[in-house]
Order: sequence, then structure tokens, then C-alpha cells
Amino acid sequence: STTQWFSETEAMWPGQKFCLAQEEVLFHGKSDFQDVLVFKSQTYGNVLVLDGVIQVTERDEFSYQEMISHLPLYSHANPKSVLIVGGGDGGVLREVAKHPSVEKIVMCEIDPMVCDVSKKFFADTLATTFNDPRLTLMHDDAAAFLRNGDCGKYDVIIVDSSDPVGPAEVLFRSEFYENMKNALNPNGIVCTQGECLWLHIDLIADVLGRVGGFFPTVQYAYTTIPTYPSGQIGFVLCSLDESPNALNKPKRIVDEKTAENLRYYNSKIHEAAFVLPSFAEKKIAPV
Ligand code: SPD
Repeated sequence: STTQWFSETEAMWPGQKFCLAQEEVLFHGKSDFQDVLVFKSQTYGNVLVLDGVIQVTERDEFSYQEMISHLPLYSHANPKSVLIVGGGDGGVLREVAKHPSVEKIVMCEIDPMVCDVSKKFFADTLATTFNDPRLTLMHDDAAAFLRNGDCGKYDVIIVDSSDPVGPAEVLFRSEFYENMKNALNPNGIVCTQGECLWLHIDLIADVLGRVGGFFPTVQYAYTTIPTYPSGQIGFVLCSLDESPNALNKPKRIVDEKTAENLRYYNSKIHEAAFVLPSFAEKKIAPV
């Protein structure tokens, strides 16, 4: 039989298209915010696609979810309160919940359909932790939530967004970073989805330049992941801690029990993730 190929929309990566062999469409619908597709792939497990762009495959999601969560959490001495912006598939929540010091997790995901399909089609892989008693889940616009003074204070804010076309566009604006800063406790840390060095170096330089105006310490880190554009995705990390290694040296080491549950993150890769190739360093280092 002929192979069906799913290929990504090329909104932010003109001239290239990533394809996966597709076995079966499990769900396809339109929410109030976006097009939502879940399909079973031939070799990457179930795949979640929003507005034509791959968000998660079961085979490689751990690289992204572990790094966007544990880079900021292990850079903090004692994280107790965490805000997850987006993250409706539950993967980042699963990682945050691995930290026993965390007492309160608030998740602000605009689109309930993302949580619903994850609970149905990724029940054993991503949506494993929605019953954690530390969690408060709200379906709200995070930009509006953070603009109002009642959003609470956090040690770590993780922005697990889609790309800045569509509902996530507002999460890349300066006002959003300023509001996140105001929602942090002393020594608080923000970590956001920071696109790809190969494709979006100008966007990354722009974001880093702007947020450098709000935070004393800003650094970029990245991870490898086969199913994101060009096989790589990065993170913009911002800390209120002014010390030079506030972000690139973990403040805590992974205990043995947690290490058994991690497939990508370790203390060595934490430091390595901040080491940039020369073309990127030249463009974005002097923030
Ligand atoms: N180009 C795709 C970037 C997607 C980042 N967010 C993924 C959500 C996984 N929890």
C-alpha cells in the first residue's frame, strides 16, 4: 500500500518541510483557537499537531519537555511555586511534578481541546499528571492572566508555547516578559520556548535584546530533537539572580531516584546546553 505522508506547514521555515509516515488519523478538529490534529505515525508513536506544526511525538518529546523544565528548575535553589504557560499536553507538568520541593503548580493553557486530546491519545505518555494535587489548571489567556495583579508569585515560570504565529504570538512580546518578571519571587527564573538557531537567529537576537532590558541575567540554551524544524529547539532563560552563572551551572544535582526517571537531562548536559556555536554566539552573545 502507498505510504501516507504528513508534512508540516512551513509558516516559519520556508523552503523546507518535515514529513512523517502516517498510519491513521486519530482526531482532527478545530478548537476556538486552532486546528488540532492527532495521528498515529509509523515510527514516532502518536503525534500532536497544532495549526499544521508538530508539537509532540511520543518518541522524542522527552528531550524538549525535560530541558524546558529542568534547566530552570535545577538553576533554582529551592523552587516551590511554578507557573506553566501553555503546556496543555501535560508533558511539562509531568516533568515539573518530579521536583519534591514544588508545592504549587499553576497551568494556564488557553485551549481546553489540547488537554482533552492529550488525556485521550497520550494518556500513558504525556497526560500522566493532571491529577497531581499540587496542580491548579485554568483555561485562560496567559497574557491577560499575567497582566492582572492577582496572578500570584512564582519561583519559576515555564512558557511552553507553540510558534509566534497564531495564539502564541502575544507570548513573544516585551510586555509579556515584563509581566512575567513582575510575577516572580526574588531569584525567580523564566524559561520560554526559544525557536531554532538555524532558522530564527534574528528573532532570537531580537527577543534576547529586548528581555535583557528587564532581567539582569539572560541566556540561551538549546536541545536536539528530530521532529522539530531543523532538529533543534532552544530556550530563552531569564533570571532575577545577577550572578554570572545563575543559569548555566545547576544549583542542585539530580538525585538517583529522579535520574532513573530522566532520559535526556543530566547535570553535564545542563552546562553544555548553554555552549553556543560561533555563528550563534557572535549574533546573540552580547545581550
Ligand atoms: N515548532 C514547534 C515548537 C513547539 C513547542 N511547543 C511544544 C509543546 C510541547 N509540550
